[in-house]
Amino acid sequence: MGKTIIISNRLPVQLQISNGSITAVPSVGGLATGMKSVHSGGDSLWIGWSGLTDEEIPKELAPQIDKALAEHGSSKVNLSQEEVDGFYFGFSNRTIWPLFHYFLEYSEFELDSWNTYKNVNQKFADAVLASSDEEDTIWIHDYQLMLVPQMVRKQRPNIAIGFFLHIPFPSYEIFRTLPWREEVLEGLLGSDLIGFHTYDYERHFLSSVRRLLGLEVHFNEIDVSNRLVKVDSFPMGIDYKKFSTAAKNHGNNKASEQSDLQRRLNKHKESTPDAKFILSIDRLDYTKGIAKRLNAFEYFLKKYPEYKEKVRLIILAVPSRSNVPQYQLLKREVDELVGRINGELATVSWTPIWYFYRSLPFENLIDLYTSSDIAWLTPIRDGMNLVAKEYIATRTDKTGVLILSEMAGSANEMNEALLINPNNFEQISESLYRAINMPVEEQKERNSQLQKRLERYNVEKWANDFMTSLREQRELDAINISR
Ligand code: GDG
Repeated sequence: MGKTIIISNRLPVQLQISNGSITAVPSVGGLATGMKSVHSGGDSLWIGWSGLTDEEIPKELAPQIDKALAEHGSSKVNLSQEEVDGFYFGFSNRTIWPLFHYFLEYSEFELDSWNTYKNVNQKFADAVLASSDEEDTIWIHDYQLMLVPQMVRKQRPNIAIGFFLHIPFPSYEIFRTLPWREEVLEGLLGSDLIGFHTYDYERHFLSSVRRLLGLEVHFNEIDVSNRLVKVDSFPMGIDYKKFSTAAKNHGNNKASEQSDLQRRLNKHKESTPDAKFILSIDRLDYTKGIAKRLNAFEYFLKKYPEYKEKVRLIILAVPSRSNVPQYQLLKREVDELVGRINGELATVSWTPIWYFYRSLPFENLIDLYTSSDIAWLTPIRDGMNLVAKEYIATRTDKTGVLILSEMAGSANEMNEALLINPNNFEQISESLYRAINMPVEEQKERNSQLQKRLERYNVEKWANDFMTSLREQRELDAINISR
């Protein structure tokens, strides 16, 4: 068996340049953790962009960078600023991201950025071709690289190629508005296995393939000239142990070991023991419904004024893609809403919303998860939403209530949460009311079920299931071809 090659837009390490030397620090993100079981030992390689453009890399440091990355089993694709602008900020984040999240009015269809997307996808494919042979297994990730499967397939007809989409695949009616829809589908169909978070995304994809390419689909397999492409759903899990252990250790911390944030949270709990903390954590992205959530919070407080001073909303909005105009507008909107709602409703002893616009270290994330009585996640559209799963994993005493949007992929597996439609303020208010007043026994019952499932379907299982299915599919195809 050959080696495994993982390809994603970003590498699982971050480069840090200081005082003329370079260090590569492993990232802690979900994908990097999830792929640990696949990307370990000497027999795997991860190909991606380093996060630094050609212009940002001092020439004299280039060899050092390659060496530092190689130590982490990684190899970089070089991108210029212009390429990053067209491929990443352009086509990926101004065309595909909004379109696939049903924000049709935000999608820009520009030929130049499409061309850059194609060229950059070819660069990624070339990097794969340079490091692979037919025995290898290739796993390509996400919407930035949808053309890579076909580009690799052309040169390596028998190599095993898997593709996983981390965002929703939209319905045919939405997808067909994309001017380059056929090319995108054909790009993806270079794979042997295409994975989605949910059955619905899978169904939408199959419907587009059937209607736009006229290909035959048998249940979840597509007949592509001399190959069968399998399409399946693999709902991504979390590193359950990491979150539950961190929460357990956190609970055992002595006062002197606590973070400043935790001390502040404790102080507020002590001064208002009946008050509930409601938590929301997302990247600052229009798909996450942060502005709507703020409006819904105001609606709730106006409908149930007896909860003034009894609830506090903690919003952690992590900066993201801040050079795309829609994100700048959203930042302004959220800043203003927080200011207005706090201004209108605050009392001398109470600020309804605590707003953090930054990324916090992992320990603080655990502080927030473990201190919050309610997690309130109301994306307008979300491929999966791992925050919902992480919150539940940290509730070691099984208390806590999750209110989750039906539009998040994770809602499919989290029926014990209070599921809401993010546009229905009346329903959201009722859910908040219900969450605040939910008996502890009921909370524990719901969370036990959720925890059992999350512990079993963890991220390692997700990665292994995908790899097993990919290898099986390739073997089946090899038999079919030789017949
Ligand atoms: C995409 C899809 C899909 C957040 N704030 C901080 C922080 N985080 C971590 C969370 C979580 C991750 O970031 C966010 O994951 P999500 O799944 O919620 O959302 P996206 O970033 O939009 O991810 C999504 C996912 O891909 C996987 O396929 O679920 O639907 O959009 O792990 O813990 N981590 C730290 N500080 C923070 O301030 N350290």
